[in-house]
Amino acid sequence: MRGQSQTSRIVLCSVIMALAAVSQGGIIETDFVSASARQSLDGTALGLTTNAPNSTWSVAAGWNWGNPFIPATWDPPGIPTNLANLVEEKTVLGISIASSGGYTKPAQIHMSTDIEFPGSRNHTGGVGFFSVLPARADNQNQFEHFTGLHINETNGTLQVMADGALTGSPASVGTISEGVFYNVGFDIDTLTGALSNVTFDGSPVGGLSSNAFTDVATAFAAVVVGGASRAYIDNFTVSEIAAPEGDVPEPASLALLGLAATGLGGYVRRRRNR
Ligand SMILES: [Ca+2]
Ligand SMILES: [Ca+2]
Repeated sequence: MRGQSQTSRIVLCSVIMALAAVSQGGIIETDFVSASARQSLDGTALGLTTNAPNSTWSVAAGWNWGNPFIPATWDPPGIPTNLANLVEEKTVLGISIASSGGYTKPAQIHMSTDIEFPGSRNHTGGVGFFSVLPARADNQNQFEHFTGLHINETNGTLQVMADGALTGSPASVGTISEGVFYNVGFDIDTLTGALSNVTFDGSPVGGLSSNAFTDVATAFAAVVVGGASRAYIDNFTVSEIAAPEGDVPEPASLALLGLAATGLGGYVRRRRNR
């Protein structure tokens, strides 16, 4: 009997885990832990990618010697470890989140990353998406086809960039200090293209709106750095926004639950009949 109830518990746990997987919202989750002393991010798969079908990083624009990498040791000295080091200007680091095979890209998405602009130069960068990644060339405009939040370290501002063009007015986020990682987060709805719930360092940022975050505009999740700029990126996540609590389960979930319960009942009956 003990073995049977244990087996039943395992089956039940499997059912619960399967249901959790249905509502699990992770698309890309990485804190950039390196497998080697200096792991190149070009073509690198993500160990913690949970859903993205093409789960390798692509490097675009930038200088050939400026490929982003993950330092596991202090390399060069002074660089913190286990983060994406966008080592030199005009670099794009992107990853496809478009629908592919059995995976369907969700319409409502939350993006979040920690970012620091090391050094004293005039740093700019962006956190967001590309419709297509830019060409990999030194003379490439790294913001071409970028739709996201443009960050200006010098002015302490965020501004919406839509398909490579700054739009609307910049919103002040206060002084952006050296040696500090700031979390940038926001929600998008790819059906309406709307941007909402922008936060910087955990505080809401008002005055930023857009209808540019369409499904086409958000094919690649990415970070990008401006001219003469460097950036450290950590805890990069792209996730499906879960339905509010209290919502009735979707018919598909209910059907799966029914199916699972039926299967569990059948399993227990088969065990008893032995
Ligand atoms: Ca990390
Ligand atoms: Ca700086």
